[in-house]
Amino acid sequence: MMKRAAIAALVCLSACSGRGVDGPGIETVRETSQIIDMPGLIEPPVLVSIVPIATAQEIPRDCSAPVEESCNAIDDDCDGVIDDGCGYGTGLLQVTASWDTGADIDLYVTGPLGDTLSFQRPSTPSGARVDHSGRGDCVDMPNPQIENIRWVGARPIDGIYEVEVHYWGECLGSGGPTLVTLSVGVGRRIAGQYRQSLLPGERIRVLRFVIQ
Ligand SMILES: [Ca+2]
Ligand SMILES: [Ca+2]
Repeated sequence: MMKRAAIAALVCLSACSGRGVDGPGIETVRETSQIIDMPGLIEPPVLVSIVPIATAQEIPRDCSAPVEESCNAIDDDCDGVIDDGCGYGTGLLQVTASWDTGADIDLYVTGPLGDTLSFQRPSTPSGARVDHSGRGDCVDMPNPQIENIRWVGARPIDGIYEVEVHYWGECLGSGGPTLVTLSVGVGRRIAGQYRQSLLPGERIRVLRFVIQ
């Protein structure tokens, strides 16, 4: 528990500096615009396929009437960026999870080389980082029911990615069966958005996707 709390603090120190509680960090905005808004700098990856497990429910994407963005792992305003303005960032690849209880849920993304990103390994030399790791009701923090992983500064490697969620534990007695929302953004396009129920202690691979 102590080790985990220390890791969470390090994640926040490295990614949350300069961030207000209600708005995006200055660094986040700068990094995002550098990568997304400079055509030709890095060729964005393209989604080849995305396959959820049978129990995952696809969330219909209705952009006929976009609404104001809220911090819920859904691109509510339909600009192709998940939760822009929430204090965590986007990039050439973004995977975001939110959940509906006070439990502590963790997001894991494993890339084509077999390396897994999570709160336990919050960054890689190739530019991937966990820039928000929510602790549910375990810690008083902004957006406690959000985990966000993004690729900045380098193009994510082509190949297969796997996305898992783990019910790490309950906090202050607030938990139980939890509904997790998962979204994947590839090159400023929403690749898919799903819901998956999660019981205490479960770790489920919710989806696989391929980019190139
Ligand atoms: Ca958005
Ligand atoms: Ca949102």
